[in-house]
Amino acid sequence: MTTAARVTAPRANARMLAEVAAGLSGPQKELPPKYFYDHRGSKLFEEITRLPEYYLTRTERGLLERWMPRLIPSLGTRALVELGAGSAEKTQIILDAMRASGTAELYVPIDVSAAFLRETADRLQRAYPGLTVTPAVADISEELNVPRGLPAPALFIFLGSTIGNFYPPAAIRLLGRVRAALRPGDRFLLGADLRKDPAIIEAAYNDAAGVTAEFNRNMLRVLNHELAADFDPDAFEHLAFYEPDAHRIEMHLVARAPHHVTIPGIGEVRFAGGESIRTEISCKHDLPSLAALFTAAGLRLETWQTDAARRFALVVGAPL
Ligand code: AVJ
Repeated sequence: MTTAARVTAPRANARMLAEVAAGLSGPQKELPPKYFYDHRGSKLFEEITRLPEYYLTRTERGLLERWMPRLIPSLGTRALVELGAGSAEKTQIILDAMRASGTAELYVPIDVSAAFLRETADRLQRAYPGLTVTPAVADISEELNVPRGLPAPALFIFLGSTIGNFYPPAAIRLLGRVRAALRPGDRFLLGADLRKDPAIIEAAYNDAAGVTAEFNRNMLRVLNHELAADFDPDAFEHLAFYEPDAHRIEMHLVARAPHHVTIPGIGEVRFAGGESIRTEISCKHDLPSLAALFTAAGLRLETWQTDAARRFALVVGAPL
């Protein structure tokens, strides 16, 4: 370890520092999963989506391919607003359906990572020359930052089962922000991973190639870079397990040995051997749990589709 003082973090972020300080001060240390996704983390997640064990992405893609060519013309979607757009690979299935029905006017990808968002927006702008692409940088756990005056009707989408990363009260607040942005005639499309044999879920978050473990540890690299912390990612082991009572998988980083980490602006953070940081929850759903989330947020669950094995669901909501 170096003894040279690092005075300030590059691009030090007051909100991140406050969240990290709060998350590491309790008996169960916990960090928000949005901090996986710097450029490297986004690339690692893309790699996860291609793993044989990670059934979520390819199942959702299959559902979109089957359903969007019928759903989009029936809705007449002219504007598509995507929460947590990331690389927007599956979005093209929806944009293709909008183009085929002659209604593709505006695409608004919303993401916390400005760099990745720029890449995505530029790529889609080239692929769909007649479409206006207006990216919005926002932390969707706090705000949506949707432009005013969207062409109507608009379809808001939140894919990939990312809703599962939010504790139920936060999930309801997020869906409530979507509800507040919906006008009569607008719709909301949610992708949600379903409850199933825990062995299938646990395999998806413990891949044999170790990509998920690297993705998990990437959060510590993000903290090192953003806050000038001195985490040693290799001092932590990847752990993912299903909690049947809460219907969720949890990811943790477990300290291999007692040690401490220094974060400028926070101080020394101590770890006992075997002590963990919870880095993600991924809640799994069924139709009643999804309907309850929607109702609590002022949404009506209008229709839903699942794959034959009932692993994953696409759900359409309308304002109540
Ligand atoms: C994109 C957030 C839905 O929870 O399954 C993948 C992230 N975590 N492997 C998920 C993730 C571990 C993923 N989400």
